[in-house]
Amino acid sequence: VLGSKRTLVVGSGVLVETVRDEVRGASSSYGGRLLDGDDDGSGHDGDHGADVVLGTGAAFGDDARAAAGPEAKAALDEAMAVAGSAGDREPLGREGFVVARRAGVTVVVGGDGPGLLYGMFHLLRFPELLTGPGRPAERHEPAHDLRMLDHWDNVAVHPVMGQVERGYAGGSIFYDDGEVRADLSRGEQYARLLAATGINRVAINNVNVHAREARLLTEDLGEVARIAEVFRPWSIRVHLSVNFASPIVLGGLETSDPLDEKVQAWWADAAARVYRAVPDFGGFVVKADSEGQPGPFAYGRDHADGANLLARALAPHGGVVHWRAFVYNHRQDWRDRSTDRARAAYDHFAPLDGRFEDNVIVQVKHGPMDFQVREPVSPVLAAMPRTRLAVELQVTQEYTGQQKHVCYLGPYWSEILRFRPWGAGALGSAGIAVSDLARGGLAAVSNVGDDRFWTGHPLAQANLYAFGRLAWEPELDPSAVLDEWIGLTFPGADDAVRASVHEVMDGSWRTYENYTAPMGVGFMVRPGHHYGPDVDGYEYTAWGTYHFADRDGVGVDRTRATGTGFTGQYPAPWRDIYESLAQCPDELLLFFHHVPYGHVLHSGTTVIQHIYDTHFAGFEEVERMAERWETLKGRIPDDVFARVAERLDEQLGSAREWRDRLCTYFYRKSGVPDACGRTIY
Ligand code: BDP
Repeated sequence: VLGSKRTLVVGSGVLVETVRDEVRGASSSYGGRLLDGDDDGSGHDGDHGADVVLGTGAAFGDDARAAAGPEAKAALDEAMAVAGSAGDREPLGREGFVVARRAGVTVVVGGDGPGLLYGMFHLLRFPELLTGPGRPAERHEPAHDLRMLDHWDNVAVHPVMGQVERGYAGGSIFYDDGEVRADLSRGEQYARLLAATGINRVAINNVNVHAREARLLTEDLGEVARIAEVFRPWSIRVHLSVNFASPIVLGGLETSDPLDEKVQAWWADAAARVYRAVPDFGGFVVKADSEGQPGPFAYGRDHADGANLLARALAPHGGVVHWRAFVYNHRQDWRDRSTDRARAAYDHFAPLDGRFEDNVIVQVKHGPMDFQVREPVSPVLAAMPRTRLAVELQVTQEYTGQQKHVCYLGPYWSEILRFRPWGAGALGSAGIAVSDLARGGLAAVSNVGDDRFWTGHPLAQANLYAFGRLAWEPELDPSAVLDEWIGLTFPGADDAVRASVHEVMDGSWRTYENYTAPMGVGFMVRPGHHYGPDVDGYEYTAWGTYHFADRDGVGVDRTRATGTGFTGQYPAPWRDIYESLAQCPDELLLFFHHVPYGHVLHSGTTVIQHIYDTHFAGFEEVERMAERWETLKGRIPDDVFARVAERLDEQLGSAREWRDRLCTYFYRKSGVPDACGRTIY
């Protein structure tokens, strides 16, 4: 719709130019007109001025107002008023924007270039703002300043993990076989796509920093600068994952002890060099003392010492450190029932609250274990009021079907972000939500690769979109976000088509949960690649991911009374709710308790029968998804139809395998037959 209008763009700077280019491109395709630049510089042409006026607040002087034409005055005045301060309200921030429509003219005022860019995308998302009668001005500002995607891309192909660790969408859009791609045009399209969702930070390499990737910080800075150039016109700043042992690996020092002066000087110098090459560089991401990555423990230092070392090097340049809280012992003795991986992040980090520099962001995985299809919210998020925390989500579907299965994660993330960790308000609508506690914003592992549909499974794009939208506005209804995505992805589709796509996707996370690991117990996946069922795959290993099923029962006892005491990491009321068998929510029961198969859930059914029922139901839901998808043949682009149909076939086979293996395993362990008499082997 925007492309068919007469649009005036006012203001200057890189991002305003981006907006101008977008409008110019859209106008040439859809018959509209960009009113400045391509004529005499005045928008006012004969009797009518602009239909749409886009500009940064500071740019609306007399000339711009004259160019916009007299019809724009009412909308412009209103938008400027709403953008300004009033009472307690601050003036619009750089990334914010206001949209107003009066007298047939739509005006977007951006706080600055970024806000204008986001305002333009807002018009593409809601074309109804460009037509019809006037409507009250809307003011939009992001809930979080840092909305970040982390790429687990390797520069060199890793012998086990490949080009992209946990990537399910082909190769990397940045790297190919050991080098930064000469042609970054795919990256340019990607930057545009991310900006349209509201993402403003991208970490461009894997948190497991191998030797080749480490060099991005030093020798390859020119290449990093090339990537940063691609993102700059879209208001996205680039970050690097760095290896804590860089002073040794890259600098030839004998130590990377954070308290050693030579080490401190090395990092200060490294940071200065990065900023000389990339003046708007975002900062470092660090995985330390985790799954084999080096860290401060080697020198008897803690994670505050480690994080502050890098923070001090970055501070003079305005950079931040995302220091990950995903620290646990991955070589534990599985026979020792007192060690609990779920406790680890809190045990390591909560005592350090208050010790981190201001530019440290402790990045916390949303669950205490590891991106499982169902986990309680990590207690770390409620335990560090004096630390900037970021919530880390996994958009790449490592444990949720690897982009072979439809699994729309918006509803899950929404539950996490809205969760209220403490106080009486925790169970009602009042109280502080996790999203408000995340003063360091949101970060997520990207699901994008060089696949022609970007995400392998075309419907997995919705997860990327939903992450950006929820990072901007966590209170959005994930089902409405899904509809936005469907509308943008299938333009011109009729209501029935949209409804069918919605139907296939909206409940797909719960469907996936139904046929995989039950009631929060997690894992049960094939070791290594993590696709498909293997109930005991990790049971007798060092990774700390156990279900403890035996002939009598299943689940992990994490209570204070008889288990690992993990429930004690939560504030009230959750510490008591999770501790109590009577109160613990069914969907998390096996995360917190070891129970007999005959234990009766709140739903009225037994644990064993629940396992049977959900697994049969989950499989049948996938059958219905596949049938519904078939009805779209010929009504959406053929290539999208075919790719999804092929993946639904795979999903159906995989869901059957999950159902049969899980049901058989628990039937043989427990000896309890299915009350519905279905075939279990
Ligand atoms: C695990 C992944 C592994 C990552 C790790 C992490 O299996 O590939 O390196 O998370 O987040 O879930 O560091």
